[in-house]
Amino acid sequence: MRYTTAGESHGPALLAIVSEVPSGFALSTAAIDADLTRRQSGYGRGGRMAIERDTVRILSGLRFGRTLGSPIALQIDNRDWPNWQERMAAEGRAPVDLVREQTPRPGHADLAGVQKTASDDCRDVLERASARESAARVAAGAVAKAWLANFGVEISSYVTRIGTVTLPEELIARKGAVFSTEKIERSELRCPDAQSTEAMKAAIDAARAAGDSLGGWFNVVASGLVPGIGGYAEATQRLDGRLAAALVSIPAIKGVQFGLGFAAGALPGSEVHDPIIVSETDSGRIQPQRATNNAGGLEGGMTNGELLLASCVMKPIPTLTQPLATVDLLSGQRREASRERSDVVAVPAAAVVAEAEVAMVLADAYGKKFGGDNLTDALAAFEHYINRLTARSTSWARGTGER
Ligand code: EPS
Repeated sequence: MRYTTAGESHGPALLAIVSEVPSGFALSTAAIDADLTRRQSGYGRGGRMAIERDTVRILSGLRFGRTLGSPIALQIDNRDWPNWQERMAAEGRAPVDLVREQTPRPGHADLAGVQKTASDDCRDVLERASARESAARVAAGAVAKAWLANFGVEISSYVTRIGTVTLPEELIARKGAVFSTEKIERSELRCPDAQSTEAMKAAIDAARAAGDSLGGWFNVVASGLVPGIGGYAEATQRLDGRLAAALVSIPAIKGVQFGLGFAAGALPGSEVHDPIIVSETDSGRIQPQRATNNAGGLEGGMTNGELLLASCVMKPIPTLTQPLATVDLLSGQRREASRERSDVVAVPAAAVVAEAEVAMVLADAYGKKFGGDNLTDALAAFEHYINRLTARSTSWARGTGER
C-alpha cells in the first residue's frame, strides 16, 4: 500500500490516491473523518482551522463499504477556496492588483523553493509546502489503519512536550504503557496528563503574546504487532528506516528516535538490550517476550512483537507575527519576513499525521508479509504464522523442544 497527494493549501481541494490496496476490508467515511477532525484540533491552532471542517469524499475503490482492490481516491474540499479563487486560479491571467510574496520566511520552504523553481512569488511554493497537505496524508493513513485493524494493530499518539514544558518522564510509555484514547483526546493538546496540558497551554499563550511560535515532541505507539514485520536482509526492507523516512517527511519534523533512542548511546549494552523472557500472554499463549522495551519494538529492521514506540521532534512553526529578518527577492533590501495567518503550535496535529505515516508503512509491510491481494488470503496467512509461532512456544512449555 502506498499513497500520493495533490492539492494546494488554498486551491479547491486536497486529494490523496491510495494504491496497492487489498480488496475485501471494511472502510468508512466516518472513520476517515474522525481522524481528519483530530488533525484539526489542538490548542494553539490559527484562523484557518476555524474556517475548515475537513471531511472526505471517497471517489473510488470502495463498493458497499468494502475495498475493491482498486486505487482509492479521496477528496477533501478547502472551504477557504472561494476567498482565493482569483489569486489561485488554475487558468487565465493573474489579477492586475495581485500581491506577489517576495519576503521569504526563514524556516519555511519559501526561499529555497523559489530558487529551485525559478519563481518570483513565494506563494507558488508555499501553497504546496504548507502543512495543509497533511490533511490528505491523514485521509490516506485512515485507509491503512482500517486494513491493519483486521490484524489487531492499533496506532495512537500523544504529545510529550511543548516548548520547555515536558510530560513527566515516569508517565512516558516505555514498556506496555499505552494511554487511553479518552485520556489523550480529552486534553486540548492531546497530552495524557491534565497538569502538563495546563502548563503547555500557558506556554502557548505566552508565545502567542510575544508574536512567537513553539515546537515540541510527541510519541506514536503501535500495539498488537506480531514479530518479524519488515526485514533484516535488504536496506529497503528495514522497518526502522522506512518508518524514520516516513516520519521525517512530515513538514517540520526534524528528528525521530525509537524506544530509548539517543539515550542508548550513553549506556552500556547490558542496560540497553531487552532480555528475552518466556511468559504467558493474556490469551494464555506461551511466547517469548521482553523484560523491557528499550528497543521500542524494533530489532534488526523488524518488529519484535513489543509495542512500537517512535518519538518525534517538531520545530516551531516558521510563520511569526513578530517576523525575523529576511531579504526582498526583487530589491535585495533587508525586510521583515511575510506575516501569514498561522498556528502558534501544531504539535498535536502533527502527531495525528505521524499516526497516518506509521500506519501506511505498517500496512504495506503487513501486506508484504501476509499478502496484499485480499483480506481473506492475508488473514489465512496471518493465522498460519501465529499458529507456527505458538506451536514452537507450546513445545517449550511441554519441555519437548519439538519444532
Ligand atoms: C494548515 C493550514 C495552513 C496553516 C498551517 C497548517 O493554513 P493557512 O496557510 O491558510 O493559514 O494554518 O500551515 C502552516 C503552519 C505552515 O507553515 O505551512 C493545516 O491545515 O494544517
